[in-house]
Amino acid sequence: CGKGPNEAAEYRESVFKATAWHFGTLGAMAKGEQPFDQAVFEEKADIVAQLSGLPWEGFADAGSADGSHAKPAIWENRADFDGKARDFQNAAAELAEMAGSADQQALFAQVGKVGETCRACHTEYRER
Ligand code: ASC
Repeated sequence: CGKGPNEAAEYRESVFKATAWHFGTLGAMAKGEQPFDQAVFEEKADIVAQLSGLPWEGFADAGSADGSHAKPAIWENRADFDGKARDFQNAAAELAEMAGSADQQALFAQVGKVGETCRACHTEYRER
């Protein structure tokens, strides 16, 4: 397993990719594109909550912005970026806690809230 020139970017992008894979199922259920299956919902919500803590150490070095999707603004607004990362982790933790609930509408609303925390960070800090 070779190390690329920007292994921190490869690391965090692979975690985000895995997160999007699992969160995608939750989004599809929330949008009615896929039938609701509570066991799957709980499993995916738990995985997303666990993954949500992982990407951040991949943002330690400002030099890792080069050639990646990360905007240099991350390292210029570090406290704001860290706050947005925390918002996502908190929203994902709440979703995982709620996942066994019978209130499907509340679950789907929380999926929307998690998605908003993804978007909040991408809008400011991810190069399109
Ligand atoms: C996803 C995904 C994101 C978020 C975002 C939510 O499934 O890959 O980046 O949801 O689109 O608005």
